[in-house]
Amino acid sequence: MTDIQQAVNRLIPRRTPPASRGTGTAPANIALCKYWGKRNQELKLPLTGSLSISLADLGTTTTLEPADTDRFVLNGTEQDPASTACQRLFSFVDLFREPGTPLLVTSTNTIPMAAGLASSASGFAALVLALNDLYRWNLDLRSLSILARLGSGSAARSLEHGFVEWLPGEAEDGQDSYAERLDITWPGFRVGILTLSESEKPVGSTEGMKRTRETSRLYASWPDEVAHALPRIRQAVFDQDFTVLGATAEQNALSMHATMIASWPPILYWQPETVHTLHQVHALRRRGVEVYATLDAGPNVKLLFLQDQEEALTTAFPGLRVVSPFRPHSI
Ligand code: 2P0
Repeated sequence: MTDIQQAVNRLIPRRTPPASRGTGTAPANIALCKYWGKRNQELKLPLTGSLSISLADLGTTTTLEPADTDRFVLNGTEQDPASTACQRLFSFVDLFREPGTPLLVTSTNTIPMAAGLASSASGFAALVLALNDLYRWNLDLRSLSILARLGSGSAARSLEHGFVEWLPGEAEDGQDSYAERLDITWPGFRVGILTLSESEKPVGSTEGMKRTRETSRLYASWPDEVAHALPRIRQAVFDQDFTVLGATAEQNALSMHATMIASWPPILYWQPETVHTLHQVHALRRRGVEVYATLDAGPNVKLLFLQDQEEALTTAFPGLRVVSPFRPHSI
């Protein structure tokens, strides 16, 4: 039996028959201290911890229903069964079901896909919640986070709203590698999403992490960077110290990109618009607008700021999509 199947069986020892329908909904998240690199590929166990903010109404809702054949309908469009998305989805679902029990999976993403925001985090978190509902497992959030992690690492952080920390764990089977919410609300906290470039990602995250670990000598310093940044960001969240949080998050994102750029072949996710936006952010800061940037595995920039700068930023960046993580949300 594979390690991943064993990890699943530890939490779900018995297969149960499906209900007539199961549904789940989960927010996307943006890491303030990034996850980049695994200690175990198959179980998606990270080398370091990470800390994120969930994006309220931006996320995924998934419904599962027994069907005659496996089908995946995303935002109203039937997906090709041979596509990577379908294969990845149903090989994950296979870990949980009796053979020969096809499912119709219907998902709606409210994430602006063109913004290059990862949909795998909210996608796998919503899927695990829908499976929990369909098979009536009644699992706690910790177990659900472990299962979501097996689909996509960052999905471990998408089970809850607000600030969420993923504990890397030490166990070989990953039972101590899960995320939990930090008990704090910060109503004035804002995340701004800029769509800069719709160009295709040259390297996916899974491959990008592997290549960085294997070929970038700068990667040796990454655990030190996280050991510095993660406790600082966590403390800044509890202190509501936006200056420390923003500066540490921006430096952490740029440090991650530095390790990627020093890989071979190089992983350079930035486009000219990315660099231009970073310069704009720095110019705004020099003019007293407190805003920080963070970037993931793609060319787009996300902004971190507080409510009192919202007007200045929507003026500076027309088309900025502003997310209020602590406003009441529907998902
Ligand atoms: C993060 N990213 O912390 C980092 C920052 C991208 C850059 O987690 O291989 O899709 O499925 O575990 O979760 C994207 O990686 O990768 C990611 P897998 P995943 O948000």
